[in-house]
Amino acid sequence: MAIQNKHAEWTPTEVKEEMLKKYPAKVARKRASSILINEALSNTTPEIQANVRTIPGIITMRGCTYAGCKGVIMGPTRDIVNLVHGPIGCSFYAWLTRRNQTDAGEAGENYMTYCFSTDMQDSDVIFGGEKKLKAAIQEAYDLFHPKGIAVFATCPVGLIGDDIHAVAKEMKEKFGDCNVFAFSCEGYKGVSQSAGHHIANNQVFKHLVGQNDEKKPGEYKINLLGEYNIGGDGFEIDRILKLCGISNIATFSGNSTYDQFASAHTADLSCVMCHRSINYVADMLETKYGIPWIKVNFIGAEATAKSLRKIGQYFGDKALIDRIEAVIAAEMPAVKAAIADVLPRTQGKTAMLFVGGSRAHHYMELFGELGMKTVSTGYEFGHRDDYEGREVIPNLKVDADSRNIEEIEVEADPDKYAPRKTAEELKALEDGGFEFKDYKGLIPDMDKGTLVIDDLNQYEAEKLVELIKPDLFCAGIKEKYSIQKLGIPMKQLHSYDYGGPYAGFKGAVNFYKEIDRLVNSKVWGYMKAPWQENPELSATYVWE
Ligand code: CFM
Repeated sequence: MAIQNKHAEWTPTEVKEEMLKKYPAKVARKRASSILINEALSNTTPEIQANVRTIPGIITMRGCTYAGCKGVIMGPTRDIVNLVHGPIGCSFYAWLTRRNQTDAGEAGENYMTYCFSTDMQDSDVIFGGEKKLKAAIQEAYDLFHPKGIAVFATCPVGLIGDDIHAVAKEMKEKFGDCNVFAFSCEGYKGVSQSAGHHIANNQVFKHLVGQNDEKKPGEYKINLLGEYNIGGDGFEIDRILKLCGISNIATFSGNSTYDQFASAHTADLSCVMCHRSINYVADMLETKYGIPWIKVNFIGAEATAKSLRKIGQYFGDKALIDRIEAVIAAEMPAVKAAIADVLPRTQGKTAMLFVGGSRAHHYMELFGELGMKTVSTGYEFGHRDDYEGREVIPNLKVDADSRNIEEIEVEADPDKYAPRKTAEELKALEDGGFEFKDYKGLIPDMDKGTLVIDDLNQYEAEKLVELIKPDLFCAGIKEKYSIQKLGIPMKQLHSYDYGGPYAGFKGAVNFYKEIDRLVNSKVWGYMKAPWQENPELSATYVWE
C-alpha cells in the first residue's frame, strides 16, 4: 500500500508498540529503553538509554570509531597529512566523502584532496605493519614537508598490535620539523563514531593545542568548537563573525589549519556548536588555560542572533554589542522576507530528524522558524547528556565500552593558565542569567508526546514513517532511498544533499527555500514501488 501524505491517528504509545512488535522479546526489551515518549515535564527530563552497543543483526545508522576520529575531527584540517594505517578501503571510503569544505587560498597547503594509506596487505597483518608505516610517513614527509602528519589506526592495526605511537614518536624525532602523532582509533574501539571524537579530542589537545604562543591580532578572540564547515557552514559563520568584529582564532575543525589548533589557547572564549563531538576539548581548554566555554548554535537565524548576543554579553563591551546588533539588524530583513514567502506553504508541516549527535537538535530551530513541527527525533550516537542535559554527566554509567576510551588528566598550565574573567566577573554574568559550560540537551525542546529515539535503525525508521507519515524525513545517505521509496521526501542533514550552507543568516534562507521545495513537491506522493502493487515474496520471522 502506498503511503498517503496525511497525518495518521496513532498515539505515541501505539507507535512504540508497533515498532517493537516484530522483535524477539529480548531485543524488544532492549530497544524499548531507547524509544522515549517525551513527557516534557517541567521539573525533570525523562531518561533515555543511549551510547550503548547496537544489537547484532540490527541495521544501524551509526558509523565506526575510526570514522569519528579520522573523518569527523581531523578530516577537515587541510595542512596536516592524514595517513591511514590499514587496508586501502578504510582510507578510500573516507576520502572526500564528508562535505567538509576548505579554502586554502592561493598558496595555502591543502592535503585534503589526497588519499593517504599504508595499503596494508596479508603479509603486513601476519608479520606486522610498523616498517610499512615508517616508510609511508617518510614518503609523505619527503613529498610534502608538512607541518604535521597524523596516523590513524584501523581495526587490523589494533588486532596485530602495531605500536603506532612509538613509530610516530621516532619519526617526529628524526624529522625535527614535522609533528608526527597517532590515534588509536580502531573502528571497533567504541560503540560508535562518538568514541573516535573523544580519542581525537585527547590527541589534538596533547599534541597540537598550546604549541604557538604568538599573539594573534583582534580584540574579541574566540574559538569555534564543533563546527566542521559542511556545505560551507563555517564560511558563513566566519563571514558573520568578521562583520561583528569577532576574531575566530581556531575552528575545531572546519576549514582549519595546524596553526589554528596550535594557537587555540590564545583565545578568550570557546563557543561550542556541536557539543557531542568536542566538549572534551572545551573542558580541557578551560582547565589548562582558563578559557571559559559557552554553548552556541548558528543553525537558524534566531539561534544565530542569540548566539552572537551571548558572545557580546560575555565580552561586555558596548562597542561590540552595538556592532552585533547592527549586523543582526542588517541581516534579518532578508531572512524575514524569505520566511514570509515560504511560511504559508510550510506552516503546520511535520518533520522527523535523525542525525548524528547534535544536528537533530540544532535543526529543530530552523524547522520552528518555518512553522514546522518536529514530531520525532533522535541521535545516532548521542550520549544521555546530549538528550537530557549536562547535569546528568556525573550519573552516567561507565561501562566496559566507555572504559576503553582514555580519559586524559589535564591540569592548569603553570605558565600559561590565565583566567579570562575574575571570579566576580563570572559571578556577575551568571547572576544575570548567563550560562557557562551548559547544554540542556534535545529532550526539553521536544513537545509533549513526541518520540525521541536513540540509534534508530532501518526497520524502525520505515515503521515510524509508515505510521506517522511525516511531511519530511531528515537523516543520511543510508536512509535516503528507503524513505523516498515510501513516498516521503527526504533531506540529508549530514551532507545537505550537495546544498548548503544552512548555518547563519544566509544559510537559513537557503534552508527555507530547500524545505519549501521538498515538502511541497507532489512527486513523492505519486511514487509506487513495484512491490507495492505486485508483491513477489512474503516471509515471516522464525519466531512467529
Ligand atoms: Fe557533531 Fe557533526 Fe553531528 Fe558529528 Fe557526524 Fe556531521 Fe552529524 Mo554526519 S560532528 S555530531 S559525527 S554535528 S559527520 S558535521 S552530520 S553525524 S549530527
